[in-house]
Parts: sequence; structure tokens; C-alpha cells
Amino acid sequence: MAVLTGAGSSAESGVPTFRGAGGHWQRFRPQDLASPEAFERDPEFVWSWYDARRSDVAAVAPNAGHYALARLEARINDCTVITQNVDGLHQAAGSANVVELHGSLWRLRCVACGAQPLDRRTPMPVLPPRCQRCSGLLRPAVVWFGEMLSEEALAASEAACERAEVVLVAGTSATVQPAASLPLLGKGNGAYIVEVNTEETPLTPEADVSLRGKTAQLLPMLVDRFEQCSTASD
Ligand code: BV8
Ligand code: ZN
Repeated sequence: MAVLTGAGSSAESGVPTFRGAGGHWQRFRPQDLASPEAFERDPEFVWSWYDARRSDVAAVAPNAGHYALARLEARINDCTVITQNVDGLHQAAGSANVVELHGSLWRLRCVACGAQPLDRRTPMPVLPPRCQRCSGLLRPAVVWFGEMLSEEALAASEAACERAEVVLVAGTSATVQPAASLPLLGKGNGAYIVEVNTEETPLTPEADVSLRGKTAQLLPMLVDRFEQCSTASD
């Protein structure tokens, strides 16, 4: 199984989504914050947004949807959670096989020497933070618009979707590329596509089933049913 999650799967933990009501992009335009040009222009402004998001995320816990996916992974011998989220909540809920397509809030990268330290300090003592090794500027190690995704993360995600019998797509608006195209890779190889979302998305017409509801409610129900069926067939 391959699972693709987006900001909607962290919504019930209290992490704002990007495009929904009250979402990040309601107040800012993506290119004003999540882009190398914005960082180049005003690293402190971009860092003030990421520092606030880090503090927000540090104060929340995984929700029942995250825990359900960790349960699912324990029951299936080949299950990959591919996430567009950068909050680390899947790992906090116990998912071990997680591909962070768009990076992580908790990893930084030095623009000068490339060092990639983990840093969980909230708030950051100084903005923008400086590299301990070379005093270069540190940026969040996330993928911004117009930036390439890590080859490794993309290859692992494509492989997982290509070999999946089921691709479960939870809480994503399916609008950001190349993540949004991953489920179609699976579909092209005969995978059964299950979508869980409170709204219709561009993926909905391609899904074999699209469950309208919240991930924190529907994912545990799906995994309960899966466990009942797989216990019955054991
Ligand atoms: C790239 C940074 C190659 C980290 C993010 C092809 C066509 C058109 C455009 C492009 C294209 N290829 C590339 C582009 C440009 C761009 C792009 O896709 N633009 C879009 C907007 C059209 N893509 C890129 O730039 C990518 N790079 O392709 O490079 C390249 C490079 C150079 C030259 C040529 C090519 C990089 C994309 C990564 C951008 N970084 N984040 C961070 O700060 O977080 S994207 C950002 O959006 C987040 O990562 C987020 O995860 C992601 C996607 O959003 P979602 O996760 O889906 O969240 P959203 O709020 O949108 O939706 C929430 C959903 O949940 C909704 O559907 C809602 O209904 C639902 N929901 C809400 N609550 C619940 C729920 N569902 C269930 N339960 C609930 N409770
Ligand atoms: Zn450095």
C-alpha cells in the first residue's frame, strides 16, 4: 500500500491547512513565503513564518488519523506513507516508513556549506539562524515552489505508488505537483485508489472510491474494518 497525505491529515491536530478556510495561503500568497526568491529578499520575514509554524506544531499532537496509519503500517508488510506535510506528526504517531516529499520543519540547511542540522528549538533564539560550522545562513530544509524535490524522496514515492495494490490519498487538495501525480502512477499500474477528503478534489474523478469526511474519523474506521477482515481471513 502507498499512502499520500496532505495538510488535511494534520488539520484535526490543530495545524492550519494551506488552502482551506483560515489556511496559511488565505493570509499570504505562497510565492511570498514558500519560495527561494522570498527567502533571498527577506530571510527574516520568511523565517518569522516558519518559526511560528514550528512553535505551533511543537504544541500539537498527532490525531487519530495519524495513529490509524501507524496501525495500518504494522499490519501490512509493504506500506509507505508519502507525506507533503513537514510537521513530523506521522513519525510522532509511530509510522516508521515515511517519505517527507516536501522536507521537514525540524531540519535546517546551510545555504553556504550545505550542512543539514536537525533543530527542534521553539522559538528560534535568533532569526535568521546561522550555521555553527561556517556561520552561513540557515534555511528551513523544506521544498519551496520552483525548487526540485529530493531525487531520493521522489524515486521512493514513485516506486511505492507503482507497486501498490492500493493507494490511499488522505487530506490533500491534489493541486501541488509532482505530488498530485503520484496516485495516477499507481492507477496506471492497476492500483485501487481510495480518497479521504472533506471536499471533492481534482483526484476525486480518478478515485475508485472517495470518502467524504475527516481523516481523524474515517481513517480509524477504515483500519478497523481492514483489521476485522484480515483477522477473519487469517
Ligand atoms: C517542482 C513547502 C520542479 C513546505 C510546499 C505542473 C503544473 C502546474 C504547476 C507546477 C507543475 N510542476 C511544478 C509546478 C509548480 C509548483 C506547483 O505545483 N504549483 C501548484 C500550486 C500549481 N510545484 C513546485 O514548484 C514543486 N517543485 O515541481 O519543481 C521544477 C523545478 C524547477 C523548474 C522546473 C520544475 C515544489 C512543490 C512544493 C512546494 N512546497 N510546501 C511548507 O512550507 O510546507 S507545497 C504546500 O502545499 C505544502 O507542502 C502542502 O502540503 C502542499 C499541498 O497542499 P495540501 O497538503 O494538499 O494542503 P491544502 O491546504 O492544499 O489542502 C488540504 C486538503 O485537505 C483540502 O483538500 C481539504 O479539503 C482537505 N481537508 C481539510 N481538513 C480535512 C481535510 N480532509 C480530511 N480531513 C480533514 N479534517
Ligand atoms: Zn554552513
